[in-house]
Amino acid sequence: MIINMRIIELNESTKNNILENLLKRSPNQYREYEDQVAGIISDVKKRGDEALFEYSLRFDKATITKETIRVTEEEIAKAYEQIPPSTLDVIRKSIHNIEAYHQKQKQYSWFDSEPNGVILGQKVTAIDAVGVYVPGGKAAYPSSVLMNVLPAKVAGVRRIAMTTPPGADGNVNPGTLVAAKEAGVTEIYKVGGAQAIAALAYGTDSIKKVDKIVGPGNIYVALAKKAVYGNVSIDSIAGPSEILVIADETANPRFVAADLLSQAEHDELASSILITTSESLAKKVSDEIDGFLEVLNRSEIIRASLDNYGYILVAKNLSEAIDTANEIASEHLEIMTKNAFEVMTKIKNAGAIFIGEYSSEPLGDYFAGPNHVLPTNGTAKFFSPLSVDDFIKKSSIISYSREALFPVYEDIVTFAKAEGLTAHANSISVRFENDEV
Ligand code: HSO
Ligand code: ZN
Repeated sequence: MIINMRIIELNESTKNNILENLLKRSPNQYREYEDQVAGIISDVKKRGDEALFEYSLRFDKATITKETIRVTEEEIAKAYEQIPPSTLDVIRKSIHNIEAYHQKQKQYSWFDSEPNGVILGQKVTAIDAVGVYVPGGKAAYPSSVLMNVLPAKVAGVRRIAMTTPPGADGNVNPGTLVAAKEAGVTEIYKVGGAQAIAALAYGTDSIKKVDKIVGPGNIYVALAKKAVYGNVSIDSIAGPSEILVIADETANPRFVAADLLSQAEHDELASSILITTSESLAKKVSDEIDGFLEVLNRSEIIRASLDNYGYILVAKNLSEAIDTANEIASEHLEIMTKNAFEVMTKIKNAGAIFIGEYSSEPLGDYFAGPNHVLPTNGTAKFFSPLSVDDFIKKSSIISYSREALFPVYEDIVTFAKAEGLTAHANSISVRFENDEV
């Protein structure tokens, strides 16, 4: 079956239609589940483990008890036997690259001191306890386990608690377990959905509360994370995958087509967009897509997502292509043009930028080192990739000597009085009440 990927002339009106269509994919569009999610959360808050076990039976068809909720060393050992050695090998190579990249993101405390005894600074502290949610079933990606856990490890998080839904047989995905073990996770629980998020946020007998929850999940998980935000911190809410390719006549149409399809296979709501200055490339890419669809095994999902959110746009010139890419603010952006690095300098909004024809998107999903948890749904306009920063927090440091405070104390008193806060003023002036001024 031929998909006939839409080839559309890019102009103000087509652009606005596309931007509007893309927003339909936002998790913000699923408010109707909010009540149900709130019910699950308050039930777990009230009844703890009992509620967890009931929801696991109802939603995952799995019988979980106090004795079985925590994954054992034996289960992990069994998982190692279930995955091919080549998978373990690449997990280890990826860990090396991901750690090396995230090490560069580390922030350090700093202190500035002046001769009169003013010391100002910023103290960096890792978040103490983090919960990592890992989806089950078909969306259980070992690569995502690494991308969520390793930045926390590099930041120095003391406790990482992972939760993942069990199958009906009570087991969890072996790839998830091996990736978790390799990344250094020692606390894994068999529970999924909104109930897992509630347990991490409020704590139960079996699962101690954490300070921050990260990791992707279905709409129930996303809404539960939003609902517990404030009691704990969360990462951003990830929407469906996106890829946008900017290509000119020099691009290889087979590579462009393959890369568009790579994200289209994630799910029916994924979005794949090519913006090109070359009409002839547009046609060739469309043909290549048809060819690949014959041989790829998730072609049903790919067809649906291309049909919903796939576009080939022909732009008048490169600057129109770049402006539109900035407005869409895609999760992944590939640049396959002449002077690709120069084009990159004009990109303001994108989660990750892949430059040149050998930098295909899955290189970043699996291997290169940068995080693959990226802002989606246009949120690259104000959010960044998941990073070590997400697992630290800062405290301000202030220290003045008497000598440093004396020449400025009246200024502070004046400010406090201007706000009508005489106790503030007093706490400064009391220190100099015996002094001649
Ligand atoms: N591309 C996804 C991550 C992923 N891909 C995991 C394959 N496995 C994030 O948008
Ligand atoms: Zn992917």
